Amino acid sequence: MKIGIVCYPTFGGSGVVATEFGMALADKGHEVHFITYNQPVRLDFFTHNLHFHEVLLEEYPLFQYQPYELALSSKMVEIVEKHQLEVLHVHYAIPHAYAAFMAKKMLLEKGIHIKVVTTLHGTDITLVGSHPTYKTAVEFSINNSDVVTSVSNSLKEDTLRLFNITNDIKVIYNFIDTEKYDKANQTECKRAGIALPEERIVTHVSNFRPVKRTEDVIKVFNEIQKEIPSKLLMVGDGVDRSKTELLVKELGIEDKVLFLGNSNEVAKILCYSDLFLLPSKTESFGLAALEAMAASTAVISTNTGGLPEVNIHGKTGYLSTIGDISDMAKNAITILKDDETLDTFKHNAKEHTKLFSLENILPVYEDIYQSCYVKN
Ligand code: GMT
Repeated sequence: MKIGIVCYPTFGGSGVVATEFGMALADKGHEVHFITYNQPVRLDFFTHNLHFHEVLLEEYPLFQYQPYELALSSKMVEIVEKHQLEVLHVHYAIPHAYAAFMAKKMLLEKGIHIKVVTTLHGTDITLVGSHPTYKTAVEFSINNSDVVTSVSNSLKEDTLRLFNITNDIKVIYNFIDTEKYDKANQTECKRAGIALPEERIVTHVSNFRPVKRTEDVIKVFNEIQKEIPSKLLMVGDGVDRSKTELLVKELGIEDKVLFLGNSNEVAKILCYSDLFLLPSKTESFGLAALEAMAASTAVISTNTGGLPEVNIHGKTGYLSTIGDISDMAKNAITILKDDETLDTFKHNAKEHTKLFSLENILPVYEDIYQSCYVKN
C-alpha cells in the first residue's frame, strides 16, 4: 500500500517507533512517505526505499509562533494527492491528529477520500494532551480519527479517564526488531573498552526530561557501585542533563559514570549492558526498556503507567514505587550479585521481547490499513 507517516523526527520514543515502523513497512514492499519537519533521526534511506517530505515553515514578523499545523496539513494534502497515498498514519496526537483531520477535509473537497489512523504514545495524553490548553482539540482529534490505537492498556485507560472518548481505542503494543539487538549478531560489541572484566555495566537511555528522573538513576547507581564493581552509561541529552552531571560530581563517582549524549547506535551501546535503569515518573510503555530487554538486559523500573506490561516483576527485572531509591538499588544488587541470577534475568528479558516482535505487530497494522482503504 501507499502509506503516509507523520511523526516527530527526534530522539523521542514516538518518533523512533514511527521511523522503525516505516522502515519495516518499506522492507515488506509498501511505499512509505514520511511527512515531518526534519529527516527522522533513525531513518535509513540508503537501505530502505522510503520517501521524506519536509514541512517548511514560512517566517513572518507577525508570527510569534509559526503555524506548524497549517503547514503540515497543506503538506499532507499535497503529498496524498501527488503520490496517491491510501492511508495516513499519525504518531502522537498533538498536533498531528488535528492537522490530519483538516487535511482529510481539504482532500474531500477535491473528491479524494483518505482515512486517518492515530497512534497515541503517552505525553500527548498524560502530561500535555489533557492540559486545558489542548484538551478540547485533542479530544476532538481522537474522536474524529478513523482508527485510534494506543501503545498499552494503561494508556488506553488514561485516555478514557482523562477525555470524553466516543471512538474505539485498539491497544497495539510497540514493536521491536529483536534480531537487531541480538548480541549474537553484534560483531562490534567490545565490552573491554568500557569496563573491567569484573565490573557490571548499568545503562540508562532517555531524553533527560524531568519525567525520566535521571537524578534517581544516579542515586540508584551510587548505591549499586558501593556493593558491586560497576560502570554506568548515560545515553541521551535534554534539560536535566547538567544537573544530573552535577550530582555525579557531588557524589564523587565521575570515574564510574560516562555521559555519551544522543546516539543513533543504541543497539551497539546496549550490547555492553547488564542492567537498565528506568525510574520514570510516568511511562505509557517504556520503549527504552524494551530495547534494552531485546539486548538481553535486565530492567529496574518504576511500576507506573505501561511499564508493568513490559517489565515483568521478578522475571525480566523488578518494579518499584516512584522515587524509592533504596528498593530499586536493593533489587538491582539482587540481580547483579551473581552470574547465575544475572544470566537468568537477562535470558528472561530477551525471551519476553518475543511478545513484541515485528512479526507479531506489523501484520496487525497492515490489517488496519487494509480496512481503511477507500478506492478513489
Ligand atoms: O517524547 C517522546 O516522543 C517520547 C515520549 C512521548 O511522550 O511520546 O514517549 C512516549 O512514547 C513512547 C513510544 O510509544 C513510549 O515508549 C514512552 O513510554 C512514552 N513516554 C511517556 O509516556 C512519558
